[in-house]
Amino acid sequence: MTAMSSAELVTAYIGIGANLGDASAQVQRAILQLGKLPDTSLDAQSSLFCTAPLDAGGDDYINAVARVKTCLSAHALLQGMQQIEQDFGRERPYPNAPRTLDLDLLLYGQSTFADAVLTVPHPRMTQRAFVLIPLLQIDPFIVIPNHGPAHQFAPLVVDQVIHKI
Ligand code: PH2
Ligand code: MG
Ligand code: MG
Repeated sequence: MTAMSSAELVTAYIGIGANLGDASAQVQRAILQLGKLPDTSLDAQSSLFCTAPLDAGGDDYINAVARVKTCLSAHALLQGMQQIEQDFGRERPYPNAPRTLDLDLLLYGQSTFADAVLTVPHPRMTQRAFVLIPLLQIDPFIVIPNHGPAHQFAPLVVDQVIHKI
């Protein structure tokens, strides 16, 4: 990240998933690419987790969560994330199809908003072990705007298969 005003720095959290191709390698490489987006630096990353597909078919997923510091707007960050997905050969033949890379903006500072292309916080993040568990690994006390402490949702997802690799 080049020099910039710290007053504009926002902490954002990004969920990463893949279940097509060399999923572990793609997730790890994608995390590094996030840190190379303009005016963005990689701040923390969770372990990689192997997770059973939720509301989806195909192979098990590899999931992780990254924390970045960015001066990009939420929409500019999303565009950068979508470019990385394209660079990894992402195709969308049908909803929740197996994918080489999925990058979801989970949290953008304390922002709460929804428009045609983006809803923040991510609307399903409190229901998904593959998001909550990696998120809590890097920030155990994180509070999700409009929802409260993330850890209170962990008991609700204990039936979802997830293990650290
Ligand atoms: N992503 C989905 C749907 N289901 N299941 C797992 N385990 N991991 C994911 O990343 C995932 C999913 C839609 O984006
Ligand atoms: Mg997703
Ligand atoms: Mg997505």
